[in-house]
Amino acid sequence: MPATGTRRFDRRHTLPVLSAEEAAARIPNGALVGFSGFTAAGAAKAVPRALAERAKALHAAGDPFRLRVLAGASAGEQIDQVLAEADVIAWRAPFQSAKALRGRINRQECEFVDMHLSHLPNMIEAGFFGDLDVAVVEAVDVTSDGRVYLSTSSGATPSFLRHAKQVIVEVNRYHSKRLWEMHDVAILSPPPHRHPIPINRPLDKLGTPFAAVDPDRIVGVVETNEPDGMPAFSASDEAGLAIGEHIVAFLVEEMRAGRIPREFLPLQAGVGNISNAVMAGLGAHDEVPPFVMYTEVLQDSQIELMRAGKLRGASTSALALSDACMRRVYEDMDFFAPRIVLRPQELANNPEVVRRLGVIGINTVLEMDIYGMANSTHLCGTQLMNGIGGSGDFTRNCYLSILVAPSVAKQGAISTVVPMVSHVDHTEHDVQVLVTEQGLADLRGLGPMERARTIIDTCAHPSYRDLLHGYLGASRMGHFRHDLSECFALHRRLLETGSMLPQ
Ligand code: 0RQ
Repeated sequence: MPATGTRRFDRRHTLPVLSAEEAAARIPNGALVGFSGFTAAGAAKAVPRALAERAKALHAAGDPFRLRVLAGASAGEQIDQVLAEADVIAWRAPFQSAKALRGRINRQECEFVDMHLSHLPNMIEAGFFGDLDVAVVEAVDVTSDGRVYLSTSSGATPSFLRHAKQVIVEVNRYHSKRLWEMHDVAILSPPPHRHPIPINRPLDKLGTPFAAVDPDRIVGVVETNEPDGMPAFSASDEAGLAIGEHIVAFLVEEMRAGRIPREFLPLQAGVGNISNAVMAGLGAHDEVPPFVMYTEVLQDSQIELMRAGKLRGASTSALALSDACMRRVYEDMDFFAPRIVLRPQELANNPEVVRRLGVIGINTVLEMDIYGMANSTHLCGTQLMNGIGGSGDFTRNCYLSILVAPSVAKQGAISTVVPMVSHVDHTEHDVQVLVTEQGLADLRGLGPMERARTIIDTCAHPSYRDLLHGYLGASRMGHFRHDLSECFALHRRLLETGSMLPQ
């Protein structure tokens, strides 16, 4: 175990240096803990791992040890996977994407609160979750007067630092110290003392390059030196590439028709290979001018576009980059630092700003229904996948909200176009465009019956079109047509036989 020492920060003050094990020992059973991290980017690393070991020893001795856990969104492997495997997480918000944690949530061994990511900082500021006992945050540096220079994400960390009763800072030497040049930390005043947010262009800054903490609450600093270890996203498959092509063709047509201005509009793209395909397609298109992004996570493909001059700049809450890509950014901070703004998630995903800037949002869903409602989160209405994340923040407020999915899952056994979604995350009022590899349904200005026919004919897989039209034709007449005894027949058949197709 590393020895305890004292690290001098300036001539007047010292902050105690702790080993990860010593820091973990300060966190009591039952505590509400806010970990830095927005995906694996900027996630606390050494202390959560030490917490898992501590929990295993306590559990083996018959002692309880469970925590209520917050992070900006999903967090690193060491938080959602390793802590879940060690049965540390009793309660989690606002998002997750780890197999072990998902399993525990779906077995009701852990409570999960699925939230819009932009809501989290305000809820901490307002005290909606009760006292925040501990914050464990990664930084590139911390000063004795309480300036915390964050690493590769902002997320909800500034609010964790402001409200936690005890703060543990992991100072990670791996990251570039110049990350402060990208950060813009601001916490909104509580209502009714709010003013319009002065972000009129995606890269406008309004805050400070560091998060503030009361230095008396810092119980210790833990030294680390490791990359975020972001898993690389797989290359786009055929369906992803086809979806990307439909979207690029649509956006170019919108530009030609004057519904997207010649200078283009800021883009938001969810995580994953479909958004990579869209980005690559837009980057390669001659008619699309260099554009900007107002998004919540930045991925490798966007860094490549920035290097190529096609992406002029990006506002984000996290640099969700592979380690190799992150190194390339660190090696050329003169180029990248002025082009990237890292914001707390309340601002990165802020409805006021998204609406003002006219963002075009592209997000992936699990299923969509024939009227345009969409489910991002729960398989067959019960099994949590990840969470709504930032998709609702953007979908509701975008200039153009585009939701995408392959038309079928599990080799055709599941249609992602269904009569009624089994869980509603996005309503038909918020969704303008639906896209599968089969085609793109532009729903603007369409009433329910026109929407249903357009979605079935353009988005559904051919093997499900007759079933869906049959459902529509046989359903009860009204503004919408539905048959409440048959609307989940495809889901029921899937649960009973393993396929939505008739045997
Ligand atoms: O199963 O892994 O066993 O093969 O679900 O599906 O197609 O690999 O999709 O990885 O892009 O994730 C919606 C989950 C899509 C994600 C979701 C099965 C399918 C596969 C995964 P296998 P894919 P992706 C920014 C924005 C919400 C949060 C969000 C998500 C597995 O995009 O979490 O948008 N979105 N955040 O076979 C049964 C269906 C299915 C299905 C797919 N209808 N029924 N199984 N699958 N559709 C990010 C942040 O917020 C930080």
